[in-house]
Amino acid sequence: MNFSIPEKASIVILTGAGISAESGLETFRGAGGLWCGHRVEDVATPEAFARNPAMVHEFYNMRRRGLLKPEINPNPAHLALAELEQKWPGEVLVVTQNIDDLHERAGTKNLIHMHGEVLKAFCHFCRSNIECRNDLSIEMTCAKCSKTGGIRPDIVWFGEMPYRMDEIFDALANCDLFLSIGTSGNVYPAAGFVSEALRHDAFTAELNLEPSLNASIFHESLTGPATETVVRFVNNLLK
Ligand code: BJW
Repeated sequence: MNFSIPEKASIVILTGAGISAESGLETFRGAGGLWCGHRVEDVATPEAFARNPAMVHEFYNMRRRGLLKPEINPNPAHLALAELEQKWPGEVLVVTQNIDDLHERAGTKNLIHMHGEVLKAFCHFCRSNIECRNDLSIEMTCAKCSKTGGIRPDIVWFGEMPYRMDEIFDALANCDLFLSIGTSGNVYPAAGFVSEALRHDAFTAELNLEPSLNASIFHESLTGPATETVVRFVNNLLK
């Protein structure tokens, strides 16, 4: 790393689907990805849910079932980030675009799920939250308001506001190091975080299997699987 990091540097880490790929969860884009052959607008928009809730429920039911398979576990990259949080003398915040719970299972505590969580749902009518490990359906009735048909997965779809943006922008404005791991840089506002961190003079590094759309604006780019690059990067920081 061509950067001498202050002893108690604040670190913000953005993660995307690539960090969970080696745990066995598919990414979105590219050959064989979750959206290969599907139009994004058919599954990840509020309009799609209004048009065909059963199909959208099935997409997330399938992913929830997949996540809960016993063979799906945090990989060394998730574990390295949890270790970094535990051992680093400064603030470490992980902002994930992922809806899986692999960061939590690895032990990360200071975590924001900006695009929601597949193991949660809420009622569209009364906004009450529900933990869910089983399939959702349009026939479900909300235990709080007793209305039927309003339960939806707690996912941020296109056109909706991602969660906890104020906290994220505050952290970006105050960080010394910004890391972006396993995300293609296609989706905003997350794809703009690097520019925000740069605007506040942070050092920025991308760790990805292949360079993302934004790769050229990072100070440093490490290419390779997350289980190698993240572990190496964290070990260097903790040295
Ligand atoms: C590995 C690896 C390995 C593989 N190791 N790496 C025009 C301009 C600008 C913006 C817009 C625009 N028109 C519309 C917008 C806004 C829109 C948007 O960005 N659209 C773009 C498509 C243009 N954004 C929104 O609507 C968002 N809301 C919003 O903007 O509100 C207004 C607002 C503005 C400003 C501030 C605040 C608010 C909401 C976006 C919601 C995204 N939701 C989804 C689906 C739901 C979750 C789910 O189903 O899981 O979230 S979309 C999907 O993409 C998912 C992901 O979180 C997200 C990002 O994908 P990610 O993680 O980057 O995955 P991939 O597959 O793209 O890439 C994988 C990467 O991993 C690749 O780079 C590989 O190389 C790498 N990789 N294996 C390391 N082993």
